[in-house]
Amino acid sequence: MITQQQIEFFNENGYLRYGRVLDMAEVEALRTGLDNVIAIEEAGGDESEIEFKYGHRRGASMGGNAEEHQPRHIVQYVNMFKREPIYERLLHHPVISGAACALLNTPRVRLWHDQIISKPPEENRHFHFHQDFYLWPLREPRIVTCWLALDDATPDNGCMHVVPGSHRDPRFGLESYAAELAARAEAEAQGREIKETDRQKMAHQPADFGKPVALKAGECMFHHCLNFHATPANVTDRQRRAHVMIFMAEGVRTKLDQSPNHVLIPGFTVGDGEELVGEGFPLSNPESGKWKVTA
Ligand SMILES: O=C(O)CCC(=O)C(=O)O
Repeated sequence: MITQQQIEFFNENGYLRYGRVLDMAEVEALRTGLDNVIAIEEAGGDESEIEFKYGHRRGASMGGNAEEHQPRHIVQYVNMFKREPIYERLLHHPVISGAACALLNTPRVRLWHDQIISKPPEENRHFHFHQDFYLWPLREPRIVTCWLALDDATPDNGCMHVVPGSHRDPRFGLESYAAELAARAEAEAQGREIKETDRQKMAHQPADFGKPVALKAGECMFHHCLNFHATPANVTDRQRRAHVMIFMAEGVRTKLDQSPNHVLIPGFTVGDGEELVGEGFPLSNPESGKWKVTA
């Protein structure tokens, strides 16, 4: 399923272009599941979980300027696994789950969250270079993202771009992050300006500063949570939908002050510094055979 060479490539570079994991019938089934969720959101939205409204405009509930409202101007749909059974089954895909375990060197992985990120045709935003880890209220950077293309993804329609090796560059690691926070707090207290850090400079780089990872629909890539990555605007007339699954190594703990306003914190049933477990953060179980049900 995953070779030692692929694991070594990931450890060295912080990402891995894995390749095909789904056939087109499976991709179509995921697209249909997404369309179901879009229809619900267009009709006003599902209020049963706080994160369902996050990252996109809702239909009727948005009101406002009709011209500004583009029905398919989707950005993000969080926790698809709670909304459509096929996305729940996908968490247990043996190849995806097996690769995530191997890349994190852990016997089992648990979902942090999943999401659809869609760049609609022609009009869209650029995702600047960022490291996911610091956006999350989590303690250990033993987290990997599986980015699964639901449409062919190319540099023109906003495929992933990565900065190889940035996940192990000490300038971008946890110690330097803590030092930067402390320096910023001290400067603020003294009313001083501070110099832009190398980490902050990365956010100004154009996406093509990184290495493009083009994928066909049904193929996936993985990136480490400390790897700098970006996606450029979609300048084509094609959609670019991706499904993103973020897996934690077993044992990853919470760290609330790293991202105190994160949308998923209200769903935590454990305290600060405890292992993140609970219904909202399911273990992947590739042996359940659940994914085969769709095949
Ligand atoms: O899909 C995108 O455009 C951005 C995704 C991303 O930043 C991520 O998966 O961490």
